[in-house]
Amino acid sequence: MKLYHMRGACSLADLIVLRWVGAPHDIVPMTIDSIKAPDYLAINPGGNVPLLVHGDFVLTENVAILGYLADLYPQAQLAGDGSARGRAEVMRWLAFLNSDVHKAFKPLFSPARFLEQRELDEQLAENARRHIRHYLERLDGALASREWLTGQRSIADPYLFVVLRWAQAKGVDMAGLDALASFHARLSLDPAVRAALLAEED
Ligand SMILES: N[C@@H](CCC(=O)N[C@@H](CS)C(=O)NCC(=O)O)C(=O)O
Repeated sequence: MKLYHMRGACSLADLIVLRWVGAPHDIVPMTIDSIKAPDYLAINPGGNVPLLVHGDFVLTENVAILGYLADLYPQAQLAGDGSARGRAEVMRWLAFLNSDVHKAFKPLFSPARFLEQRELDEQLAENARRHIRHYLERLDGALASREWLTGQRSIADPYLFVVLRWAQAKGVDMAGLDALASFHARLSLDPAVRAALLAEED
């Protein structure tokens, strides 16, 4: 299978999961220009990453890709413990990360999509940071009593790792979020995470 990814993007979560499950794969590095090029738009009209190509199956949307990888490699148990509740717990956190937390970064990454006036960028960014902090407090609370978001390692955890990196890079106030700081430190030492970060650099 082949993963189209971009350095620093949410596709890092897929790069980590590909390693956690041990899936043989190739990676295709993309740039902000190449994701808008006609040949790429022909296979991914969304013009974004991640994109997974597996045989004749072309899959967009991070949550779908992460779920597909977990389902292809059930022995890794990255989509819960096999129970309906376990699966729902994973989906609960993935949905929150993808549709609430990830989206809250958009004004920081692409302010021009929100307002014409560049002089308002900093105000927009400050509001976004406050909003993200609020979400991070919820995630910190969830991790206060456990090492992984659902209690066991899952496809939601690398997505959380990604948004924590963004929060640090974009100056979100992380003070007092000790459970998140420990989670980030722990994952940074994970061999698969280190390998995925190195792969992004190539
Ligand atoms: N709904 C998509 C959004 C993916 C997304 O936002 N990707 C970002 C990188 S983290 C991207 O490629 N942005 C470039 C763009 O949208 O122009 C998903 O969840 O996979």
